[in-house]
Amino acid sequence: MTNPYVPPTRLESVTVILPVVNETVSLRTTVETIRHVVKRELIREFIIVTCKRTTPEAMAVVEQLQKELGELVVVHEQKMPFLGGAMREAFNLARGSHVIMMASDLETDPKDVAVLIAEAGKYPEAIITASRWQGGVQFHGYSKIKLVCNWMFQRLFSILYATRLSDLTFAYRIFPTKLVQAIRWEDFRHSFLFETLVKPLRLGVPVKEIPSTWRARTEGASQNTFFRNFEYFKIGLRTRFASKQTLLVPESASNLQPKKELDAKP
Ligand SMILES: Nc1nc2c(ncn2[C@@H]2O[C@H](COP(=O)(O)OP(=O)(O)O)[C@@H](O)[C@H]2O)c(=O)[nH]1
Ligand SMILES: [Mg+2]
Repeated sequence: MTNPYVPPTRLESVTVILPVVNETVSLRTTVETIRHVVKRELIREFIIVTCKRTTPEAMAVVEQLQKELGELVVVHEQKMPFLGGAMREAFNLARGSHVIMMASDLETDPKDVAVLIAEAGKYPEAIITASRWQGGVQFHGYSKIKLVCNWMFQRLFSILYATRLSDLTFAYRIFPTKLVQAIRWEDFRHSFLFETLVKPLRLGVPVKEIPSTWRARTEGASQNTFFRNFEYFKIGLRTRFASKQTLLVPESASNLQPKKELDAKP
């Protein structure tokens, strides 16, 4: 227990993680929008995570962005597999006091990065997460059947975790960097995105929601498949009943503050 987790007392700068497979214009728009809405000195870096499947067209945009923005862009080719592997490696490379997890396909509206940062400035010890269910149904281009399944899943797990949060699976959030480096992660597939909320909830980390609109991508295709959604149940249930110490890497003692009432009102 030599390296206890100490929650940050202020937001100093943010690392934005952008995993990329087949995004070109969407990736560029994401980076440019964030640079437009966030003060330069607040952005520690963009970590663009590529993999063997990243297309040559996407790679060309990544290299161009690196040329234009210099040290602001860190390009990392992942060694661990899938989207979870990409995020986990980026978590360990992040140098900002806070880290933003999002996509580069414009399904995570880059304008809202400014809102995430402003809220994290007010609650630096908390996770601020985007919700597609707050302030009405904020899904565009999502099938009705998926919408119903999504709603039922959210309700089930909000009861299990006794939380008023309305969206536990939208992978658009800001975390204290030290927190994501202290947690012992398990999943590699898309269910990792859900793991990044349930483990902190189980550890009593405060979580606050902001509303955000989800729009189906117009470029490239998703890497997820419908049947992979069952993996979400596994990590959600296992974590709910796990002992807290097993959720942390061994050297990170649980020095987590008691949960504050930051959950969004329904
Ligand atoms: N580096 C990397 N990026 C990935 C991987 N899988 C997905 N992504 C990216 O992560 C983001 C979200 O993934 P996506 O496939 O759109 O998932 P969905 O929105 O949940 O259907 C997109 O920008 C993808 O290009 C992966 O294995 N490695
Ligand atoms: Mg997507």
